[in-house]
Amino acid sequence: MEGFLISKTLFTACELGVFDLLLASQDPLSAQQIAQAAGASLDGTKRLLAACTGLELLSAHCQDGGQVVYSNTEQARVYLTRASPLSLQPSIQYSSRTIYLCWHYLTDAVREGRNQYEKAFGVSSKDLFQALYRSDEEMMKFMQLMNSIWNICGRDVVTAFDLSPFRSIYDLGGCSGALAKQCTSAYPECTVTIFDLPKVVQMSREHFVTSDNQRIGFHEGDFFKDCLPEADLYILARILHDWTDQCCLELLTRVYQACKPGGAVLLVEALLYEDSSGPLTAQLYSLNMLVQTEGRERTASEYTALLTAAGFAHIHVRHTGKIYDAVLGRKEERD
Ligand code: SAM
Ligand code: ASE
Repeated sequence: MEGFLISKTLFTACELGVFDLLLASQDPLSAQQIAQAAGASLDGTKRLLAACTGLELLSAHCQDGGQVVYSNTEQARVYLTRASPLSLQPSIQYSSRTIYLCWHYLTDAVREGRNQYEKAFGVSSKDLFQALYRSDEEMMKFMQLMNSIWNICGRDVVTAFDLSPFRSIYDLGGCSGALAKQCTSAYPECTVTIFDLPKVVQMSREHFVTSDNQRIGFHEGDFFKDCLPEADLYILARILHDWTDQCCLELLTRVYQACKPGGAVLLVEALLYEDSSGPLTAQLYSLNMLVQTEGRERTASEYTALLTAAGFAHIHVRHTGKIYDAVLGRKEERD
């Protein structure tokens, strides 16, 4: 009932820069020092810091003079400070500024069975990614969101199967390139091309992928319309969950046609159990796909059915035990 009170406490502490302030300071800080540095009221800051302490994001110590001072807990330092390599700040920002606003209309989304951009943001575009990328700033925030999770569980999804036989890899909808980097680091022989919409590729080049990674390239295009280049392996990470079954089948059929014989497709998604009884994260993400996209989270057999309908065979599923799982389908040598 009150889960959102916790989310909003976390969002606000991040937005006011509480965890970053405490990281930058050598010593624990008082509520007064934090309020002043954050430009916030003392009373409001005291209550926020108390709630963060209850959530074990901060620890409070009482000094000799009786003054209370605060410091980051270990989990706050690792996940909630901007500078940390495992920072979830971009995801938190996107949750706070976009997802939270969409979820205000969850009841309407369930009634109508469609996303709520028009009500939430006044966006009338029928094109999903035109709505998601309604401004350059929004596109950048989305890319940072996409980027941040792969620092935490990207290695698990690229090593769920042995991908070393695949030398030329296309990451379709590869976005910021976070998963491409995980591939080149796990497989020293492969090259990965990030295929994405032109504006996304430009942003990715400029802000995410440094030019010293010689094994990562870019390809601007629309995977529903433009010719897909030949490759050994296509990665579709969090792509199919954006789209209807019909669009998924259209895309997978295009991938199958482009794929080298003996090549494969790797789906990376949060898999639902066969009876949809869990995991809770995938169930909630599926509701989020309803308010934000045209898709849904699916079970392993739903993905298997889509892959089979597109022509792929020898389909294998690997659960990573983290949020995202992997499904691999092959194109037979002779077809
Ligand atoms: N694969 C990345 C990941 O898992 O972090 C990003 C997934 S994001 C949900 C979907 C990606 O597909 C975005 O980068 C988006 O720009 C891209 N995309 C959407 N429509 C596309 C299209 N028609 N052609 C190419 N890329 C597209
Ligand atoms: C998409 C993925 C996400 C489209 C919109 C999205 C995510 C958030 N918004 O393909 C990442 C997963 N997190 C949730 C809450 O669904």
